[in-house]
Amino acid sequence: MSRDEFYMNRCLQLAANGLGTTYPNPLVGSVVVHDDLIIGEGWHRKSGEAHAEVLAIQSVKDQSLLKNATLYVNLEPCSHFGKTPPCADLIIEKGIKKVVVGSLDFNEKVCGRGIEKLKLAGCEVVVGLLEERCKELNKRFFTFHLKRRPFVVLKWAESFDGYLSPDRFDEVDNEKIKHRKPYWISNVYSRSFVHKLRAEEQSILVGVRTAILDNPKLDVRSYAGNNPLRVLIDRDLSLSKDSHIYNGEVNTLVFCDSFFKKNEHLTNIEYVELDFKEPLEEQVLKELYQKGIQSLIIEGGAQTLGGFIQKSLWDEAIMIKGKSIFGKGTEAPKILGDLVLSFNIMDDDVLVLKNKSNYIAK
Ligand code: AOF
Ligand code: ZN
Repeated sequence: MSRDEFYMNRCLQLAANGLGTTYPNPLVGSVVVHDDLIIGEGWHRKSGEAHAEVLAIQSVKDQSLLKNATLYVNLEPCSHFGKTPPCADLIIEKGIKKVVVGSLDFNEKVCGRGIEKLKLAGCEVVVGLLEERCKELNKRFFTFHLKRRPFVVLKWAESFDGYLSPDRFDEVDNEKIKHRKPYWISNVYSRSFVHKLRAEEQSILVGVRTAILDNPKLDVRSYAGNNPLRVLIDRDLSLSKDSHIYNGEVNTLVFCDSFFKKNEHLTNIEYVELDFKEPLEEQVLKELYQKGIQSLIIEGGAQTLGGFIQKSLWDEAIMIKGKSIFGKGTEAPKILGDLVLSFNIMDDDVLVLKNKSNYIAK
């Protein structure tokens, strides 16, 4: 690793601290280097708060060193007035003569203008250091701005022999639900891993069958992080209002048909009508995009996951494979993707696949 790469790597480490808390802003880390020493560091924590470059510059004790320093940042410095003033202006004002950038900012308000501004002011700008890793880190932000839809993560747990659940109910029938025994595929450790995955995404979706059968809370409990927006597809609003999804503790979006009566008295619930005669997946992603949602994790069931797989409307799939054998049941989705990572959490295997045809970074 060269010195330059070492500093950019540090930016990426710092930026990753913001995972799950910077929405709708990207993950950004920055270091200021003088005489081959890091003299300042910063990372963006939350939308509305200072950008990474500002914090890195402010953290430099001897500000007179800035004139001979190089600033490293994984994302192009911003050029516009958003909730905060442009970072490019501050860099120019401080007399920093060299800036090393990981990747362009594809937010249409920036998109090369930050770099242009710096160059016009006489600053030397190097672009594209560890670019693929920088794109990978901001895969959600970039997918949202470039593809005009959220980054889609599919997640499920399957038994060793490939089933999502041991029983198969063709009809959702209250008697059966009452007698359905709880079962767990994943162990307690991989369950906290799932909560970490939830905390990283901005929204979480299930279909109504899963909502009825599993009564999930879809929140972040065994990990310290933010709750994603809960999203439910329930055409005829058949999910009982006593279900956890309607507990009012987390903002929840319910996609339904226009014909069905909505309960306007529930807290933190928003209804959005879809055209159920048309394909749903595109409509769901469009609505979420319009609400500024940059990522979505889909936790089931088989039908909902299958719909997004069939349309190739997914970017990443995370499969947890337990040790139990069910023999029969609801089959887990079959998916074609590139295996990019596999690891073990106690006895569970975790496989991470990328959909290369959609993926924003190589
Ligand atoms: C940077 N460094 O640390 C971040 C950047 O509303 P604002 O002022 O926070 O601006 C948000 C936009 O600024 C965001 O959409 C993205 O384009 C850029 N974020 N830029 O140079 C940072 N967080
Ligand atoms: Zn900025």
